[in-house]
Amino acid sequence: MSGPFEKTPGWLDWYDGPSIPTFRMPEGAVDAHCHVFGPGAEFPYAPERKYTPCDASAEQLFALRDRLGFDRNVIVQATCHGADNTALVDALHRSEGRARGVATVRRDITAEQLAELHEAGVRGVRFNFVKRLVDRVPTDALQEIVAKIAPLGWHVVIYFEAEDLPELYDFFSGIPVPLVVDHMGRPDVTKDPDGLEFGLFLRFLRENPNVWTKVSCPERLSVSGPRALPEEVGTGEQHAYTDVVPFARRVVEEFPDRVLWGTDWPHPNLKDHMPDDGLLVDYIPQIATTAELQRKLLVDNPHRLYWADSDATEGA
Ligand code: 0GY
Repeated sequence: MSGPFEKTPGWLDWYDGPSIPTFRMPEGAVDAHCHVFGPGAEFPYAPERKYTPCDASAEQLFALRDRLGFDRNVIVQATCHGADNTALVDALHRSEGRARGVATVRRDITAEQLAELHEAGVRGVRFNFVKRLVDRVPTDALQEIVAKIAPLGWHVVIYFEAEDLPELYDFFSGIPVPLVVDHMGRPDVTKDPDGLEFGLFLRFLRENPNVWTKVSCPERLSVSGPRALPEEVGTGEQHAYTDVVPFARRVVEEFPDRVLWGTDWPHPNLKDHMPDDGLLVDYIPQIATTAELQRKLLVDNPHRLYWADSDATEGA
């Protein structure tokens, strides 16, 4: 399923045929965190990758978008493609303006190459600090990249684990462009949402008004998993990923104008289950409990960050 590439042993493939969500998506909703993988025969995986996924093409992503009721996508460069953004750019072109991108670039990227990415629909770069996914890039290289992308009005997406925030806090706080944190900085949801670890993340958001976060990936963070808790069975109140809810809901309610949500399709590196994306969408009203919060999370915020230029032109 990955062209000439052999998948990482134990790889879980994305789930074809997800359920239709019961949650009615507001018009213009954006899946603000998803990926394309290859197809490997056309867009080879990077030699330095830490995993080899199953293929997941742009057409398959757009079919999912339509099935779930999203209007647009933000496609994030996955580490298995390294800093070769060709598959991402191809997907952006195929989307006909309905997708924006977040790329991975190296410090020697030129202004011309950045302009080409911008033209294709890229609006940010991703800095990854998750050790199992990438080798650490020195901070001076990252600062050089920030200086190059700032004039384009781009932002930086950062992916790190909660235990690494103390060490990275000052570096992140010094980045002078909008920052978007993936998956709430990966909290350990067996800990107290009012405890020190998540408290540091909330402080990071409070002290830095340029910081946004994706309240995505309950399936990655959850320990209770996709099934109802024993006490919910038979009550008609069965919810998935319940243990992540207090964390995500807290963030949505305190920072309603700086949150984004995405499916994370095709869900790389999951170990115990592959989520039904329809069920994932049905998780949204647990964390954004009013129509206004849902509209901000799914429509207003991603449009402001990714389509402000074109929406302004269309409205003119
Ligand atoms: C995610 C999470 C993961 C992988 C990547 O770029 C990637 O390879 O982001 C992960 O393994 O936690 O956001 O898709």
